[in-house]
Amino acid sequence: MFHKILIANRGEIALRIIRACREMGIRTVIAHSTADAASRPVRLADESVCIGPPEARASYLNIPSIISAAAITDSEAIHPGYGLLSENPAFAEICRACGITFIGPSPEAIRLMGDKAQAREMAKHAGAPVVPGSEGPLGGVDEAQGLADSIGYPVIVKAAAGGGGRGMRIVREREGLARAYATCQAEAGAAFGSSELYLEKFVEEARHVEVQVLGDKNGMRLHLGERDCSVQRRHQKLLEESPAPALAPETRAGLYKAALAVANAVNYVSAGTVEFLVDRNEQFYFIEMNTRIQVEHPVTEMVTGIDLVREQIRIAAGEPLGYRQSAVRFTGHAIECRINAEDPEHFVPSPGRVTAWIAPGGPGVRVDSHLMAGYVVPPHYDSLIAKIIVHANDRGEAIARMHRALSETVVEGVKTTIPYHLKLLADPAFVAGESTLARLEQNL
Ligand code: MV4
Repeated sequence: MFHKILIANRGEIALRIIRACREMGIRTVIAHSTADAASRPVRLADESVCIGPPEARASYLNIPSIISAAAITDSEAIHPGYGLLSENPAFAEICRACGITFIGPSPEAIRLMGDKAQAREMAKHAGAPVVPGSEGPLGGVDEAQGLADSIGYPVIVKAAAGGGGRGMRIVREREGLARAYATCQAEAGAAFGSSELYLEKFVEEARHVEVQVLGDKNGMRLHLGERDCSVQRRHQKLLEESPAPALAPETRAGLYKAALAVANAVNYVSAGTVEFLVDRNEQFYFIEMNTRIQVEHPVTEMVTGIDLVREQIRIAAGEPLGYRQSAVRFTGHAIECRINAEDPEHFVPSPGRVTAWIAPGGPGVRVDSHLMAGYVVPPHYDSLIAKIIVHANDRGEAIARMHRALSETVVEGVKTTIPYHLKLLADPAFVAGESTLARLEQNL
C-alpha cells in the first residue's frame, strides 16, 4: 500500500480523499492554489504545497507544478479527484513516466473513452446498444445530411472530444442541419482542439441512468448498481439517486450487462461510470463512459456500503477487489442534492463569505462539504459547496428525509440552491419518479 498520496484537487472531493486516506493510514499531501490556502482540506492534509495562483490553468491544471509537488514530497501516487486533470490522458502518461501511480484507469482507456465517437464504436462492438447514428466521426455535412434523412429527425450533433453536454446541438428538421453542423464544428475546434463530430438520433424525454463499475488489475470487474441523474439544468446535475426509480428488473439487468461489456472491452481498471439514456419504452442506449470518480459517487456508497475512493486507492496499489458480484448487496434508497453557491432561480454563481453554516444531521444523513463558518467561496472554481446525501428504506422515506435534512440546513452569506431542491422534492412529477432530462428544466 502507498505511504503517501498527493491530492491534485480542491473542495469537497479533496476532503473526501483525505478522509479515505486517513482511514487507510496513508499520509496526504494537498497541492493547492493561493485562493485555497486557508481551506479545510489544506488544513486537514498532513502536508500542503502551494502550486500557483487562483486561476485553475496556472495551478490545478499546471502539470509541471503538480508533478514537482509530488516529487519534492516523495508522494507515490496522485489522486486527481473529478474534473481538472482527472480525465487528461497526457497527465496520466506523465505520471507513469515519472514513476508516480495515477489513481485511475490507464492513459489508453482515458484517451479511448475521451473520444466519444470512438467510445460509441467500441460499445457497439462490445454488444452494448447505441443510439442509431454515425459510424465513427462524420466525413462532412453531406454525410450528416444523408444519415439524418435515413434515421429521421430530430437528431443530435455531438463533438467527438466533447462530452457531458458540451459541444452538442439538437436538430429538429432538415433545414437546421447544415448550420448546426457548422457551429458545432467551429465550437468544438475552439473548445477542444478537435472539430470531429458524430451524429445520433435524438432520444426525447429520456432518463439519464449511469452504471458504476469497478475493475482491478487482475481483470476482475463488478458493477455497483445504477444512479438516475435525470434532474439536470444546462447539463449540470442537481440531484442523483440510486436505485433509478421505476425500472423493470430486465432493464436493470440489461444495463448492468451492457456496462460490464463496455468495461471489459477496454480492460477497465479503477472506478468508472457507463452512461445510458433510457427512453419511455425502457429501451436503453450507451452514450458515454466517464473514467473518473464522479461527484455523485456517495449515493452508490450508501446503497452498497462500499467506499469507492478506498477501492480506487486499493486497486491503484495493485490489490485485488477481493469480492464477487454476488457479495455486492443493495440496500434501501439514497438521494444526493448538490448544494451550489448560486441563485436558486437563475443559477447565477453567488461567491462570497459564508457567515453561518449549520450542517444537517440525524439518522441516515451524510454531508460531504468543505464548508466552515467564515469560509469565502472563491469565484474562480465551480460553485459546489456541499453534497447532502440521505439513505432510507425506500424512495418515499428518502425524499422525506432529504426534505427534513434540507429544512434544518443553514447557509448564510451566499445564496444557495437549497430553495430549488425543496421545491423539487415537492414536485408531483419528481415524487412519482417521472423526471426526464428536458421536462424538469421546463417545469421548475
Ligand atoms: C443525448 C440526448 C438525447 N439523445 N443523446 C447530454 C450530456 C451527455 N452526457 C449526453 N447528453 C444527451 N445526449 C441523444 N442521442 C440527451 C442528452 C441530454 C440532454 C438533452 C437535452 C436537454 C437536457 C439534457 C440533459 C442531459 C442529457
